[in-house]
Amino acid sequence: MALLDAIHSPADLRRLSLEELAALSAEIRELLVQVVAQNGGHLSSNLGAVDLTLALHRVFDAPRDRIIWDIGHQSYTHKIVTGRRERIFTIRKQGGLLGFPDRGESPYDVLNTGHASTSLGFASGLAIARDRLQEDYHIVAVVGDGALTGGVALEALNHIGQVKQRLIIVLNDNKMSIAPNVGGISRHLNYLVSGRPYIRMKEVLQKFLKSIPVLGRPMYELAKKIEVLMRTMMVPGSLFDELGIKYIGPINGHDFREMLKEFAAARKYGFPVLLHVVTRKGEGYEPASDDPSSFHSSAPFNIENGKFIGRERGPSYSEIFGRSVRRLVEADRRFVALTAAMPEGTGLDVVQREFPENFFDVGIAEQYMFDFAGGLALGGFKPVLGVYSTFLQRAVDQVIHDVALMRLKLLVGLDRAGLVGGDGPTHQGIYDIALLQPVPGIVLMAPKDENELQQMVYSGSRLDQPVFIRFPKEPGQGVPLDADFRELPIGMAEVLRLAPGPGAALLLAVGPLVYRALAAAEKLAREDGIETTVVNVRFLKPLDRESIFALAAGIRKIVTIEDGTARGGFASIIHGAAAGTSSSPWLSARKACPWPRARNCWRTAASTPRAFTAASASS
Ligand SMILES: Cc1ncc(C[n+]2csc(CCOP(=O)(O)OP(=O)(O)O)c2C)c(N)n1
Repeated sequence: MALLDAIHSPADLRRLSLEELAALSAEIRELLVQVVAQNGGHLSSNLGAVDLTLALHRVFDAPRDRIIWDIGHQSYTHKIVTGRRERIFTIRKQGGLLGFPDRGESPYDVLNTGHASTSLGFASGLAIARDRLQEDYHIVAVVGDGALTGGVALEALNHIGQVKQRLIIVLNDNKMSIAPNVGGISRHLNYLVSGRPYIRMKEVLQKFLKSIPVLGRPMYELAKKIEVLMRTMMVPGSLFDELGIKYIGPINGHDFREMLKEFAAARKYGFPVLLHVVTRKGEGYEPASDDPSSFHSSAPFNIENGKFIGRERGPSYSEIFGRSVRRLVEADRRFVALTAAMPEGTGLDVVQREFPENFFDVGIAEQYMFDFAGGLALGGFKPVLGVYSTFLQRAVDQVIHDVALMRLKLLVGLDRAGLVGGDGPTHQGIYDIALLQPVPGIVLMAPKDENELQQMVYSGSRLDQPVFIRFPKEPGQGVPLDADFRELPIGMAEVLRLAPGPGAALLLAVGPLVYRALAAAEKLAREDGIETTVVNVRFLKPLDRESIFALAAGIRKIVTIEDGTARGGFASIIHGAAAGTSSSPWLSARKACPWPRARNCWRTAASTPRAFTAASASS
């Protein structure tokens, strides 16, 4: 990589000719493919943004000028040219570079990001601060056409157009969110790119001028000079102009000459401008440009054929969630599936394909999705939402104020709950238990495996209140799937292993960690002769207090196993329940059910889950 070897900071880019910039960009694409093939990561967005990144770093003087990457999944080239090339193969690995910008990693990273649509708000605030402190630097927010559909981005545009501070918005438009972008804004961008009357006029005019002998060429050159003027005159108000932000574009995001010219010009404006840069997702690597969605957040893959590696173990929880929702829709068309720009990620694409009328992709708009679902529910439909645990954070107010207080019938699949590995701190699904626990009137469940997930989807679909089912990113356990849906008793835990006598400890586990708890219990018994009871808690809300208290009676150690936060997570729910007063059910359970009668106490619960009966019969 002859050219890349000489790039130690963005300043080195300024020494390159246009041809060398193009050659460097090819070197970086090759490196990106190697890195993501090995570590997994966001390939197609990064490939599409290589030229744009090099052009920005050549024109703007970072870190003095602030280049803000919205979401930040497309910042790999930025990392490579800002002194992190040597560590790029550590990206998304423990102790390595993060897959998103991080202030702790480099002074070139303005924000810690990962969630969409935040760049414009930060750019606007920074611009006010800069101007009030009479400082002088450029602020460039790079936002994708997908991220632009997010509510906070639109709120920011509204305010930026009002305060009119000097800042540059680079709209990186590749027509894609993760899936093809949706909605009116996306349509407007398409219109600006391809349907603009001025482009058609320009082509006709160019042809005509070139055909005039002698005078034609100078006239053509003159016309080129006034092109910018023509654009402004011919385009009947872009949405951005209407909002008070000067629109410039479209600009070819793979043409260095054009980008450098327009970026340099944008430095001179004293008000907000938006540069509409058109790029191609997956540019330079055919499997990614042919299927940008699959390579958006890619597993490691074989570079030769673009085939993903290591996806052999059972169907994912997302897939089972999608398939279960599909079955609900098939049986009752009042069920509708909703996603905020993640049809594939949530597994709901199967509904999109087979029942398009019963599927809505609302764009990156988690808050809106909950209100929209609320409206559907009020109108007699049965909305089922797929959302990653981390992105639910966006919509906590909607969950509390708009849904829970009215006890609306919504079923929510909380995907990627728990730890998410390489996606790093911004994407951990660890807060949902703490956020949802205090919300009144909801049910919160966590299946131990994919079979239980489908039964939870069914059981949740029969309730008349908001229901949340949290499940992880990891592949399923590979357990057999029941052919039929079966209703689980709401609010009842499942005892999977019952220690003879009181046992040394009660292991209370949540989600697939139940299997780890079982494995630990078996090891303890086998190797150390220590007997423990293992409970699949199943319902974080309502908690099966009676059964848990009964089982806990006479036991000295209670161990909770979960993937939520220490504060507010499952452990704290158990603590909270136990820490009560003298009227605590723990105490009454102890009094009422001293061991060995705990099993009988357990059985007094409203109905006994089948698995409990089987487990106790065999123990
Ligand atoms: C609030 C929020 N919801 C969902 C996501 C998941 N997500 C990551 S990238 C992405 C698509 C972004 O599209 P765009 O901004 O156009 O960037 P591109 O990848 O196309 O370059 C989505 C939906 C997110 N990061 N944040």
